[in-house]
Formats: sequence, C-alpha cells, structure tokens
Amino acid sequence: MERGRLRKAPENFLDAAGVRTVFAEGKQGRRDFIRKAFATAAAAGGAAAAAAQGAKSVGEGDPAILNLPAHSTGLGQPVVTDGYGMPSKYEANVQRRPSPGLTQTSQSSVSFAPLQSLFGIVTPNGLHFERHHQGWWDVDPAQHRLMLNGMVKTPKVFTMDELMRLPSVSRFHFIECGANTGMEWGNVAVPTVQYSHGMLSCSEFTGVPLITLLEMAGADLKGGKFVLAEGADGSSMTRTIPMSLVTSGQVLVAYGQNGEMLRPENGYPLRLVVPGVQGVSWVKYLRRIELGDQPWATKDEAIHYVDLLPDGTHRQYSSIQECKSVITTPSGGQVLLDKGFYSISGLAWSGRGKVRQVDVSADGGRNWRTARLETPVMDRCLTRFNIDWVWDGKATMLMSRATDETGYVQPSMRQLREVRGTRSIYHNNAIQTWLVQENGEVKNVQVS
Ligand SMILES: Nc1nc2c(c(=O)[nH]1)N[C@H]1C(S)=C(S)[C@@H](COP(=O)(O)O)O[C@H]1N2
Ligand SMILES: [Mo]
Repeated sequence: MERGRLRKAPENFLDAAGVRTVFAEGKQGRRDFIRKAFATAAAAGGAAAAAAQGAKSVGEGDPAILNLPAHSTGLGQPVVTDGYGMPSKYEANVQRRPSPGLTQTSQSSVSFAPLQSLFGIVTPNGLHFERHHQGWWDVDPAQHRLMLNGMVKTPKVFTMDELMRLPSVSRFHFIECGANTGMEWGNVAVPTVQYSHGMLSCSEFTGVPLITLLEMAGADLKGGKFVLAEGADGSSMTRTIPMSLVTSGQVLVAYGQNGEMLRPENGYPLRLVVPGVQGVSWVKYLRRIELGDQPWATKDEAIHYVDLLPDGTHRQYSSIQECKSVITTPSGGQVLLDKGFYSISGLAWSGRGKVRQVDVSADGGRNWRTARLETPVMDRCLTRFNIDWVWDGKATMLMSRATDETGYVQPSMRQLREVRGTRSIYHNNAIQTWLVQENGEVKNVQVS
C-alpha cells in the first residue's frame, strides 16, 4: 500500500492527532514515558521531530481555533425522529466486509467485523460479523415458536411473548466462528485483522437461561446428557450441546443484543448463546431444543467444524474456543507515519474463562512485556489490552500472547502445528504476528 492512500482515523489512527490524545489523557507515569519517547524522537530529527513539533504547536495554540466554523454559528439539525440513528458520515469506511480471498455463494456467506476500527470490547450491532449457511431472514416474532421436546415430561411450545415475560439475565460474551483465522493454516496471509480475526464479536446478550425452560417442561435432568438445538432457516442448523453447559445456567435462549432486539442477521428473534463455544453452536432463528442421552452427529457436526489430525483421524466436538489474542492496532494494512510513541492495543479472549494476562513482544518474540488489561475483565468475554511502545523506525515484528485463568498459554503457530498438523481449517488460536516494515507499512506474516 502506498502512503498516499492512507485510511482516516480511526482505521488509521497513527497520526499526530492520536498522539495528542494520549498526551491529554495519560497518567503521570505514562506521560513521562510518552514525553521521553517524544524527546528521543525529536532528537532523532527529521519527520519524527516534525511530528513532535506539530503536536506541541497544536496543544499550545493553533490560530485556526479562532475561526468559527459554520457549525458554531448556524442552526444545527433537528432531533432525529424519523428512523434509527446512524453513525457520522465520516465513519462510512467502518463496515463489515466479505473477505476478498474467500469464495462466497450468495447465501452461504460470511462478513467480517472491522476489528481495526473498534474500541473497548463491545461490537456495535451493525458491525457484528455474520455467518449464514443459507442466508438470513427477518422472521416475524409474532409467528415464531420455540419447541422443547425429547426427554421432557411435557413437550412445550413457547411464543416470543411467553419467553419474554420470564425472568431474564444479561451477560457479555464473545462469539467466534470456529473457522476464524482459518486461512492462516494454509499459510495464506490475509492482509488485515478484519479478515484474519474478524469472525469475532462481543455483545451483551439478554435472554432466559435454557435450564429454566427445560425445568418448565419437566426435563429428565439425570438421564438427559445433551441437547440438540435447531434453527428455523433453510440450513436447519442443528448442533449437539452438552448438558453440563446448560445445567450451570450458562446457555441462554436470547432475544436481546446490546440493549435491543437481535438483528435479523444475528438470528432475530431468538438465538442460542453458548458462552465459550464456537459460533456454529449459537443456533440462530432457534426453533427447537431436544433433550437426549447421546450426541446426534448431525451434518453440521460430523463434517463441518471438525479437525483433521496428523494421524488421519477427525477430531469432533472440539467446541471450546481456546485462549487467543490479536493486536488490532497497529495491524495489517495500517501505516506508521513516523517513528516515536504508539499505544499498541488489541483483544484477548478464552472459551474457558477470564483472560489472566497478555504479553506483547515488539521484537519478533525475543522479549515480552506484560500489557495493561482494561477493566472489566469478564468470563468468556473479549478483554481489551494495551501497552506503550516506541518505534525506532526499524523493521520489527509485533506479537501478543494471552494466558487464561486456567493457566493455558496461547501457542505459537509451530506449537499448534506440532499437535494439529497442517490439514486443519478450524480452531486456529495461534499467536498472530504483524511485521512493521521500515517504511511503516504493517503486514501479516507467519513466523514458525
Ligand atoms: N440457524 C442458523 N444458525 C447459525 C448459523 C446458520 O447459518 N443458521 N450459522 C452459525 C455459525 S457457523 C456461526 S459462526 C454463527 C454466526 O453468528 P452471527 O451470524 O450472528 O455472527 O451462527 C451460527 N448459527
Ligand atoms: Mo461458524
């Protein structure tokens, strides 16, 4: 990518304005660190000095502040009463996108969340990634029904009204498709973090614990070992889920996402939330739950989302998304305009609990420093990390490595391949490496 084609903030925050914000907000210790970074950069002269100068002069008085723009002197727009509120027109580049490298049929498709443009841990609903095996539907909630059958005393059919008057819970969780980062197995270095890790999103989900509904139906909680969840779209998505996740109250029959009803793309009006488990089990347009005593081995679990191991066997039902992290800024496709201070920021998550620690290397894995975790750090939820860094203008490699509360450490690609071989598509949680080139361009590379 050429420098002339830089994307605007926040997709490319790496300009003097980004640094000024850090100046204004940094804590004392960090501010000193940042000042020193600038002093070093200024001493080095050239473009870096100019950037530091620029930041200073703006902070101390830009005469442009005296010119009142039209929006300070005229009348603003009236309140937005005609429809759903929309983002600023200046944010039009922040979008879900299909991957340029993936073959898509019109209805079996995936769009990736723009992780490089997001702050904190919550994915706005209009930017939540999508994965449809048979296209999406805007299902009429008045017509939608949820059936409970199998090993229950009284099979039940719920309307949405009946479900929504039951006591609900709201919880923040990530959802990651088991195929996220799948291209990397084949050594395909997709250009940006949107395409390498964007089948990942995080929301506050609201719904009824599935166990509540099963109890209402008089479920056989001793004999029942698994539930089958079935979707109402053309793919009839069906997945087996172990009862241990259900009886602990974790699995939700959800209708809410970030304070409003689910979006049609994400399963409106009802989807299963299976915290820590790969996305495919989060059945959308949920219409049936069957309680049984053994896994069903349906089409969606016998041939999809299985892992071909080096000995030729298929690993099935490996559904927990293991601990993983990725640096979202700076990341592939972005450009570092000058040497000097940067705040490296990224996301970490684990399907087995909370993230305990994230370490970051700015020298290709030789040295690691522990990053700051932004609070709150929640169970099976995205955790935002960041760490200060001064780029000396030389080519280098950035990596992040997460550890979860079970003590599990995110593996390198080489460690993962030792166990999993080279024929996998799914469940790649390896350490991601971004190469910062001398000209500031950031590229996706694989190191062994
Ligand atoms: N009914 C139904 N449920 C489904 C799917 C589907 O195609 N149909 N796709 C699954 C897959 S593979 C994933 S990764 C997640 C994606 O959820 P999202 O589209 O809300 O991001 O939904 C899962 N649930
Ligand atoms: Mo998926």
